[in-house]
Amino acid sequence: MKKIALVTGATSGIGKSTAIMLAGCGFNLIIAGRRKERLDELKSQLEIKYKSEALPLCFDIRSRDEVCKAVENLPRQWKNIDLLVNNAGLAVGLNHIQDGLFDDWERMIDTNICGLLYITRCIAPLMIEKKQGHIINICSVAGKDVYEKGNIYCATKHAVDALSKAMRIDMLKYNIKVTNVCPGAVETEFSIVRFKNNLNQAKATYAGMTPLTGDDIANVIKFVINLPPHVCINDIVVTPTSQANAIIINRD
Ligand code: NDP
Ligand code: 8X3
Repeated sequence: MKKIALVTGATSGIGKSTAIMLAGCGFNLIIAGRRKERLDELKSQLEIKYKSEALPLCFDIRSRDEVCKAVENLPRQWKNIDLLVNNAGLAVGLNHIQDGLFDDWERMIDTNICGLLYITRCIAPLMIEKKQGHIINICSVAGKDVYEKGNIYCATKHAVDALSKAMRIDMLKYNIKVTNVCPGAVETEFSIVRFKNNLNQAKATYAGMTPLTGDDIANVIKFVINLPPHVCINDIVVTPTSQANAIIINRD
């Protein structure tokens, strides 16, 4: 029987690459996001190219009700989830704290912290029941350092870093692995979202460097999930070769 993975934020970037990688590794996939057409397109790709079964779940992860209902209403066989990839997340805006917009702050806190908590709260009991599972939280180098104008985004990712540690302790006696993955600069739709569709600003984020791709992070996740049952990678930081940490990048 194929294993089942649930990937949040599967409509784009790291989440989409991860879903495709997992299908290639023989998983059936629950793919989550708000953009239904993209989920449907990905479902076809996973089914035709990889012969995986795929179930799209369309919800806004900031809504506790939508998340809980989506998980509750899963067909019984789809509740047998082996791997949860908590990937949905975003940065909105890049401002000094005194200039920040409350709406931007709330979007980041509600998505990156509350959303991750809601889905984890719904899926963890299903893993506990079978005393087996793996939760991978996509954190960031912004969860390890803070940078100018990164304030709230960095705070949400520091929260993810702390939650990964906390979950590992709470899940320990149930044989559930928890891995915190901290990417540096990955060229996805991330900067387009952060700069509110200003494509020039988004492009400038990666100027003079070779950023990571979603596939690079999916490959790291592939390594993490293919280790023997007694081995758990707790925390992994992966940056482009030209990036030392969240602050220092060597540009041409
Ligand atoms: P993308 O913008 O390409 O993808 C973000 C994904 O999150 C989309 O699939 C989006 O789906 C989903 N998402 C956002 N808000 C919501 C919401 N309210 N409800 C449900 N889904 C939501 O960015 P990345 O792939 O780069 O980002 C993925 C993760 O990686 C994020 O947690 C990000 O913080 C983290 N990260 C990114 C880095 C980078 O440089 N790119 C570096 C380090 C970490 P939809 O819009 O369809 O709902
Ligand atoms: C995304 C990477 O450095 O823009 O988490 O915060 S960074």
